[in-house]
Amino acid sequence: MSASLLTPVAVGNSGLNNRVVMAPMTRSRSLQPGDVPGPLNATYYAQRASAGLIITEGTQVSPSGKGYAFTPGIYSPAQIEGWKTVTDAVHRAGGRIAAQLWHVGRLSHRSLQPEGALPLAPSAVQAQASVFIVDDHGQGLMAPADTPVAMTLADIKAVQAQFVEAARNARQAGFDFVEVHAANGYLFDQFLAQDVNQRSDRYGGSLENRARFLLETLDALKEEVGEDFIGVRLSPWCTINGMQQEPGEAMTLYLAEAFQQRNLAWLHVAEWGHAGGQPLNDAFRNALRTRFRNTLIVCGGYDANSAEQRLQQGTADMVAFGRPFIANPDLVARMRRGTPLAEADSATFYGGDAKGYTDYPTAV
Ligand code: 8OZ
Repeated sequence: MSASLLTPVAVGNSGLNNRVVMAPMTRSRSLQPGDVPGPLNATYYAQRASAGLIITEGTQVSPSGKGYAFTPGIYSPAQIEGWKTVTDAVHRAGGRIAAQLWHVGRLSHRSLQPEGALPLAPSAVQAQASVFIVDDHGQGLMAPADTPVAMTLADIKAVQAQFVEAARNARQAGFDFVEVHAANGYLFDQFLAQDVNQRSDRYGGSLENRARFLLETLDALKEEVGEDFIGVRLSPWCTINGMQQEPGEAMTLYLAEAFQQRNLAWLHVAEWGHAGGQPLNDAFRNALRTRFRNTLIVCGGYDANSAEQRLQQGTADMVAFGRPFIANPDLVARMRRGTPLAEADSATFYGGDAKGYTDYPTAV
């Protein structure tokens, strides 16, 4: 089974061993203080290096890009050193790894922000969503996202510069690629969404204006690290994190065409149909395929069989798996052999130590 899922694929200017992607997953286990990746994270990712491509958990490009306690960053020298140990371990194990560059925008809380500032967003519109903070006793808890402040043009330029610097840091830390997180209601997604983005300048209003912040950032990244190094993640019809079904078809297809014009390495589509969101229909999948001809990755509730069908349909080139990779570090070998999959324990998804992180055994 999984005839094509387990065949090699060319992405950007790299050859990957198979079409199985380890999806980006927040696990909130960076070293404190400083949100620094460490040896535990290196072990976790190296255990999963038989994936054709690993995409890391979101890593904030700056202190203001943080929206949850204990997520790692990629802006300080210590973080770059920490990520080096991760990429080295993955490369030694024969894998390839992308850093997912992340800014949460309004999905944050003043207790996580530099000097207790309010989070940044396209407009001062609060998300109906919760974020993970730490109380005065170091105990984690969920809290409503704060009402953000609208970004000035200087803020927009500053965040774009943070992404460029983060991409440079990623290259320095030995990553094979970066993925820009423009999905799931975070900063770029907030600019795309008509209800969240209420700006009246060139970054708000029309579809083209709402897309401008993302596309300008990608142009700046391309100049810095080259298009072969860059993927982007989108989540059409996303309804998590305070989103209301945006970006829809018109925006997603417009962006797909813009990504192809820039010859970016991949477009990664987070689907929410498996979790109560609107499923993508075949007409949309075909339209996306026509517009984006480099590597298309899909993610969301797939198993080996449904992934194989999607590849056969021709509307994806790779399929990303999230939860299955948590409890099955050897997911690729299990798919090859048809070995049953272990179930992940949701109590240890976020925060904590090796338990539920690096202690899931391989099948053989
Ligand atoms: C779960 C918990 C915290 C963050 C996403 C980065 O939804 C996330 C995330 C997921 O893309």
